[in-house]
Amino acid sequence: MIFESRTINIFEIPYSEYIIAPLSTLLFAEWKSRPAGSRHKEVSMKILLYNPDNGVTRNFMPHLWMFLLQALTPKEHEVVMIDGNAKAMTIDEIVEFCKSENIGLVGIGAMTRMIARAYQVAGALRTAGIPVVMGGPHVTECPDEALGKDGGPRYADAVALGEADDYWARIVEDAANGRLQETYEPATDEKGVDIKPSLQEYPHIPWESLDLEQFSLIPKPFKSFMSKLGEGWGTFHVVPMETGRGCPYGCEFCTVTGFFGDSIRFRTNESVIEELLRLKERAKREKGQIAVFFIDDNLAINKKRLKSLLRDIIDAGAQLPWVAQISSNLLADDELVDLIAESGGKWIFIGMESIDPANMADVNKNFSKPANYKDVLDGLARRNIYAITSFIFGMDNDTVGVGARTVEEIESWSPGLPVFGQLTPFPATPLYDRLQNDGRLERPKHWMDFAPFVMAHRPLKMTVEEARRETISAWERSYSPERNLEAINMIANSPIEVRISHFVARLFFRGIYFPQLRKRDWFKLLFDNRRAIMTLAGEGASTWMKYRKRVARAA
Ligand code: B12
Ligand code: SF4
Repeated sequence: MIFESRTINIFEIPYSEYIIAPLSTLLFAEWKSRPAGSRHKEVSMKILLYNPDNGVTRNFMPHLWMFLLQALTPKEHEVVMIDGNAKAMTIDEIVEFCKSENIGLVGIGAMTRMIARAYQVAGALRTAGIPVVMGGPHVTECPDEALGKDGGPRYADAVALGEADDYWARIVEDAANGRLQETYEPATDEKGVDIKPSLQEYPHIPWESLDLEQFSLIPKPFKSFMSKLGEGWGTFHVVPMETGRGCPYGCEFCTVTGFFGDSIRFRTNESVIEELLRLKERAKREKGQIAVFFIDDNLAINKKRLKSLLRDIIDAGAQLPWVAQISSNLLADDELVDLIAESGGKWIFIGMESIDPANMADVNKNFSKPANYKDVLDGLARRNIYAITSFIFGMDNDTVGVGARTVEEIESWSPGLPVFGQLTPFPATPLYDRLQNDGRLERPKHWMDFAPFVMAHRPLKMTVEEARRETISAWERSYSPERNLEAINMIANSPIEVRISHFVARLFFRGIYFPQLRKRDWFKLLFDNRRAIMTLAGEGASTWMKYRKRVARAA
């Protein structure tokens, strides 16, 4: 979906489209679900859940935390959700909106990458006298920063630490009664360890009725035409869904093991399948497409359980196209990969990090073996499943040329969607502590002045500037029009829809690091890639004609 990145006037915001319509759908569905006698019940507080924009891309998918907390909000309160990535609003507009809508509590969630923006919004709301609670990984790791207890300004009235599922309702009640506490955190057991929410009783997120228009990836002008294609492409949504939480691997740079803990918790297969079936029904009703992003950090962390889930999905006919994150070591299993394909798996995100085993050992990730990457990708591609492969530059053993070496290696594998980042010390990770102890952190609070591709610490065998150049050149080479054409030609034997989806995904992925927010950026991109587009359009047209003839013959 293409959005314009202009500053908007508060009166121009299409509230009816982005806020009022979803809200009224939500409220009506909720009102209908109440017993008749209780329908007069008054709303006691209006809550805004806000996700800050990342300033680079528009959202391809809503953030799960907002929908989860909305589902866990006591019914007498009303929830409005605004995702800054889907609808850009200035800080003044947000404050104005909260005042005019009489918002009694604003909940803001953010990862480290978006925290500076989150603080700006939170600070302005607080100044305007609107109570703010902040949650998510960053404030869990740096609560004093959000509360102004580290010498800096205060941004939030309250912080929610760790997983908030079990205590969000308490925050809401406290705010409604004017007694918001400063810190909320999960209850602890007798050893002082956080009691993690069990996912066995999972809340009902009403995906079937939520207005997801703002997240459709099909531009409006094409909607009518696209809804007539195949089973219908009038809308295309990527919906986040979790089947479990936690990862025990403890890679040095990762916050997941610290945040979610190393004990893994799963939803029941029935609950996942019930949610999938509702989404499938919605896609059919809308003549659109829904893909699911299983946001578990490592979907195959328990292979026996994943195989059982995938078999149940297949048996229940609950297949939707899906994407998930799985580490490469768990994918060398033909039975699992067959089940992934049969259950709808299309793209697998693999944190490959480096092609150098010494780097993998340095970050405690040598369970993932670069020597096996080619086999894993080829195995997936044989089933028309493609990989999103993530690499990190600026690791301790990286030297100048690492970008070109990595891309050359990638180009010898079945084509995927490579993404390139830099080793980043997120707060409260073992990596952060190591670099701090070694005196290597150059910008210890790098999140307060985010600079694209500029590392926050000194790599050992190259400079910060060299690491920046390596990263940019790897992106440029991997998503050049020539490489895009080569990639779709490498999968010439795959069905046309697989090749088109691969190509379209390439155009969107390029946008992760090279902003493509304006219409003219997209026109230029399409023009530059005209050879690939013509190739696919020609094949697509002939496949379409054959399909029409078959349908006519059958009639
Ligand atoms: C999905 C996902 C993404 C999506 C985000 C889009 C989307 N719409 O979701 C994509 C793939 C784009 C993405 C990108 C990145 N991601 Co990411 N991502 C995730 C992932 C896998 C799942 C997030 C999720 O939904 N979790 C499930 C929900 C239920 O958990 P939650 O969000 O933490 O919410 C709970 C609590 O935190 C709390 N909570 C959260 N918000 C709020 C707000 C309030 C008010 C309250 C009360 C409570 C609360 O309550 C919730 C329920 O318990 C997490 C890992 C993980 N398992 O969480 C990484 C994670 C969040 N990502 C991470 C990172 C680093 C990134 C990138 C920076 C990577 C990179 N180098 O490019 C980029 C940033 C992109 C950008 N420019 O915005 C890190 C963040 C670490 C940190 N300290 O910030 C994580 C934790 C993974 C990791 N390996 O460490 N990511
Ligand atoms: S396998 Fe992935 S989620 Fe688990 S600790 Fe390593 S990087 Fe984090």
